[in-house]
Amino acid sequence: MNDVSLNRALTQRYIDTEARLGAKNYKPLDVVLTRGEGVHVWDVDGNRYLDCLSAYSAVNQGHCHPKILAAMVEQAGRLTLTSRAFRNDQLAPFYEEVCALTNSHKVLPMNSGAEAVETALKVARKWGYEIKGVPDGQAEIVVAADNFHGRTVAIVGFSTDPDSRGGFGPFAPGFRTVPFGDAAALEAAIGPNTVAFLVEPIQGEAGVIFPPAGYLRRVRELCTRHNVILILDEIQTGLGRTGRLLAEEHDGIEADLTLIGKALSGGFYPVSAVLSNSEVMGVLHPGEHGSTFGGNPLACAVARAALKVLVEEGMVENAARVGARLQAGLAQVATSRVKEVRGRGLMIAVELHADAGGARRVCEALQGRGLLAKETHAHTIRIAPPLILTDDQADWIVDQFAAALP
Ligand code: IF1
Repeated sequence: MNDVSLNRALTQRYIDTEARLGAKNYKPLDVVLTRGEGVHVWDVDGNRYLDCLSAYSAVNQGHCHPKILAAMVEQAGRLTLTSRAFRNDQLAPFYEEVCALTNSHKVLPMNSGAEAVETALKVARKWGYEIKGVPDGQAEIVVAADNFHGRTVAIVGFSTDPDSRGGFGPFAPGFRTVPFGDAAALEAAIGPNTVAFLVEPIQGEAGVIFPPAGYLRRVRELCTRHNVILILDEIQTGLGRTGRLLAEEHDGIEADLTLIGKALSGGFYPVSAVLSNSEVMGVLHPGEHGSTFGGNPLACAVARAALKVLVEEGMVENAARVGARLQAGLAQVATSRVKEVRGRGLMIAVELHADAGGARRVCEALQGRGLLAKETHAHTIRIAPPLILTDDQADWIVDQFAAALP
């Protein structure tokens, strides 16, 4: 165990400067990181931590993976950005590789996750008007309560979280909310003008919330029966996090539009994509959608390497195996103050009882023991280490929780 000792002076200087000059839209733990390698990160005082957040699942491949780094450096010295006004020699191979890996027909590259979500919403609406025959301006998209899909005005407009949406209106119309995990509610919400249902396979920000067994299968059936596009937001659940390449595989379904981001670059660079399993993407024509950086050669080279190491180094299988071990270990050390340990692969949550003193306190205690984790809402600790976690490291995490849990 490595006890963390902070030279408060240096750390405090960074924190003070941030407080003085930065917008206060975050409340991070008081740790200032300067280096990362594999599952570990180091703070400015030289303390080492095991990263159990992985930048919200963007560094599934581990920090500064050497092969992704090499691809990035090589490409950065050759060609970084062309815009889509010209073609680049990384885009086609990226398309080939991501489509083969995910069994997709078409791909549209963007940068952030929120942009991928926005892209899917635009595609679904256009498909609704041009193919489904929805009257102009009437398209409806159904979303799940307690969703998290990003921070744009359209997206926060259909959030049910007061912090995310409060004060940011007026919002885009055309969205309807149904409870997550309730297929009957979805069916009731679908009308003649419904073009899409947007949902996370497992709700991340909501606290790693699983729908009832069979839910996604029912959702798939309903969407097919009513000619509604199923958009799965796999920005957090995708690319190995749950022990499968895509979380939809656990349910044996395929979405019409699948959104990936975060780990698509292994944390080097914002890269996201909309993957299509049907001809919906065909509604987009030149000039109707795009992005300066989307599909740029640096992003494509990084994403190609990030996908390659994920597969070649067995990270998806490792997430399933070590994730099961970690979950079992955590369940074993859970005290009476722990309400539930739940997870799939390495997407895990430890939920405390409401009177257990809060998740933030546990995260601070874990920080003192060399483990970085983040609370989600008041009572849940999210555990999502890089997918290269070893058995020994999983057992070490369990030991730290055993010591830190109230
Ligand atoms: C923040 C949470 C995670 C996402 C899903 C789209 C996006 C995200 C399922 C948008 C982003 C982030 C963003 C980050 C916090 C974070 C998060 F706690 F809010 F829920 F990961 F768990 N779909 N999730 O989870 O992707 O535009 O950010 O690239 O502070 O906003 P983005």
